[in-house]
Amino acid sequence: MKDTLRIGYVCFGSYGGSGVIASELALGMARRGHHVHVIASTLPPRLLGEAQAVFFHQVSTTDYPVLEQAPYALAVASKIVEAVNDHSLDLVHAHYAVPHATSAFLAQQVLGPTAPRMICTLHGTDVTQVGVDPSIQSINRFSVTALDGVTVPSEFLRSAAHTDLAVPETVPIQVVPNFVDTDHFRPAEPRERSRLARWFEGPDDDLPVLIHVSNFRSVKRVPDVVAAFARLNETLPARLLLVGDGPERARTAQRVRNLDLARKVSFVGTLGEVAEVLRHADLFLLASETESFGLAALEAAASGLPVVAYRVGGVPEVVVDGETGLLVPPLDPPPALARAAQAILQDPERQRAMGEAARRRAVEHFGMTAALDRYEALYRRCMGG
Ligand code: GMT
Repeated sequence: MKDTLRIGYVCFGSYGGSGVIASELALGMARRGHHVHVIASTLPPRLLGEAQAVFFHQVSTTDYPVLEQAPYALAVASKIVEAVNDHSLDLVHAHYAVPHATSAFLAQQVLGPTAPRMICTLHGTDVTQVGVDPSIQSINRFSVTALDGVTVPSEFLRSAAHTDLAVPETVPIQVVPNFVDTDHFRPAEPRERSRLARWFEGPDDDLPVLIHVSNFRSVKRVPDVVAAFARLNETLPARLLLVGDGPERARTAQRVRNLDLARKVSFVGTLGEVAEVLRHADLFLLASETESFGLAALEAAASGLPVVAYRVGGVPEVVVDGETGLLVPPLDPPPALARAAQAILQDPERQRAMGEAARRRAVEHFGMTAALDRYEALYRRCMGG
């Protein structure tokens, strides 16, 4: 089999975990000498400035008036066909099943016997939420099942793919944990809270800084993050940085105003570079009601931060309760999160030990090289069989 592969990645260009993983994978494979093609509506943020490393195929949809919705899934399928025909791709790796698994399946049918192998990584809500909506579940399951390979980032999502999406047990689903660039996301030496002071009003008073990073969708329950912070702040004065943007931001801001916490909570918006901010914070707070993995929690762990989160989905596969952070039951929301955060922050030795353990685990279990090796082996196995 040839050494250099021609790989096409299909992903969303908007901010989000699946786009981050697809982009890092694309760049990593390009650095290994493979020819990498990215098929998306917009170039994912991580790939901006890396135009020479990958070949970008922009998906554009028509807004013909008869159509009630732009036919995105068909446009992606057409773009895959075009990229395969023009560049003889050996393999297409779609990220997020809805609708990319279906687009890949369709492209494979159009291309016929000479079609390359096509695989899909399921990421989370494409299995647990939108992917099992009755309006699309059967076609989503069919497409995922029909492709040449399926991966998921956690044991939790593998199980959900079989039980919720009803992918037959006979279809092998490989767990390839998400990964993080541990050189990029690394602890600060030394940590300087004052680097975060520009986002807060008032004096630079060295209060502990809790941080949350997400796309502010309802599944992230960002108002719970604020409620937990409010409870914590009653006994242990602290500050909260909210990084990211999305549909729940306005409601979250309202909660902050209602709790009269505007001087303690700062909305940073979407940052091009979150690593430099993460590493100067003290603790990462996550309140998602479900999370197939929790890439943002892994990035925080790699930056040396303990993580406090609900024990849901694949989060326990990322955060080791009592060792790299604390996990609390999801049915006793904000007070339990607050108690866990306080237990860590009031004990500097515990905070330090957990931060170090979090970093160590990120390096040992979620490094890029091992993940790239696993994907490369999967690609070659798929192509060979
Ligand atoms: O934002 C995305 O790109 C997809 C999103 C989702 O809602 O499915 O995130 C999922 O994929 C990430 C990367 O694999 C995981 O780290 C997230 O845990 C997962 N989100 C959920 O399961 C809610």
